[in-house]
Amino acid sequence: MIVYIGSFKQFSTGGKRIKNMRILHTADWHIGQRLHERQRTDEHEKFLGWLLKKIQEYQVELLLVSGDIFDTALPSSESTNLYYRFLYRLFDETNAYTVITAGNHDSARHLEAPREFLKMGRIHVVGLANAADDCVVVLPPDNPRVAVAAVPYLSESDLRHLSYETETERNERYREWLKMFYDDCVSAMPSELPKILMGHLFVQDGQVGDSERNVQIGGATATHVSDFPDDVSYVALGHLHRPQTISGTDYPIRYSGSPIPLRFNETGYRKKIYLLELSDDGTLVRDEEIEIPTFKELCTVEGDEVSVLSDAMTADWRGKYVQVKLKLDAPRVGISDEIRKAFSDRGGDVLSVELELPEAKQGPAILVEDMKRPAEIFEQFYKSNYDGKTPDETLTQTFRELVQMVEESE
Ligand SMILES: [Mn+2]
Repeated sequence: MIVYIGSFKQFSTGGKRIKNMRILHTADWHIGQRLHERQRTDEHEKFLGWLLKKIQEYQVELLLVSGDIFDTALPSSESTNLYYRFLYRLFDETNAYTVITAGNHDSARHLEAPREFLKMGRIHVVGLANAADDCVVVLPPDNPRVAVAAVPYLSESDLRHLSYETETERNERYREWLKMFYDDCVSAMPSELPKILMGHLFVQDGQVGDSERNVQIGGATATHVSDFPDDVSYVALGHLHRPQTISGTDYPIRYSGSPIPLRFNETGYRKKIYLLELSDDGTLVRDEEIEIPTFKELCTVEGDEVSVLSDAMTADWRGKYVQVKLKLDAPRVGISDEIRKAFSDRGGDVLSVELELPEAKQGPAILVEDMKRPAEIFEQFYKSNYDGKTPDETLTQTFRELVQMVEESE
């Protein structure tokens, strides 16, 4: 085992450093996330293995992870194990420093509990931050070349409650607080060092996907591009799952996005990490995206029964998660199972079948006293709702069984 503590391996000659600093930016890992009850551990494990290789391949000296490390505040032992195994390999198999911040999904206290211990392994974790001083990390400690403001998710609920305040005023005060926080961070940094800011927040103009909707990202509480200070080289953000650079400043304000698609609607674009090279004077001499391989494909199949079944039978679905959106003229018993089987016969795993039925028309009122048997009422109801079609035998049989169950239970 090779251990380098406190300083990078020296690459320069004659004592004078000439090398720029290589940095990787990632965020929103959401370790422990489940998709329709399927565990994603395997995908996360593959991603972390791939990330470690990239760190070695590019001789990365600083890894930035901008929040939402875990999907839940109390991650399972399996998720925790995966995370710490990765951190150990970072320490053991690379020379990189790492800065990790808590996102809104993480428990800030839980994440930073081993803070002092991890620091021995060149890993800096910031969960809670009451002031800018809690966030500023200068690296390497004995020969500083970069200053990082490791700002975690700052919750609006941390703002002092003022009873006379309107919601708009409170939102404005939150925005002002974030702006001041970043200004304070820059003031707390040695002025001669290149400066990188981290954050887990929503910047106005960022594109929002479905999987972030459950958090407070409304436009009202959004940070504005103009809220970020001058004299910064890069802003490494987390929170939005689509990789994107927000324009409006002379340095990149960027979301790396999540490394794996967390929902079916996160599949129309490639997932990425960002590789930066920072010169001693704070210039970004390299700014590249690296596409993350797809470790598991998420597919959406849409159409009527015939087209969906033909898709199921003509393609190779091995190792893929499938979401089916099925258009039907009338409800049909057992159709979901039929579709699941068709895909699984070719290796696919159907996670959900959404049925899309024509809107039920208001049929003529049926006079119950005219009818003798519930089955007749059912048939008339069905005909009036589905263009005069008769329910098929399976559906009629199911209805009879249902009536029987109700009668027996009475
Ligand atoms: Mn997230």
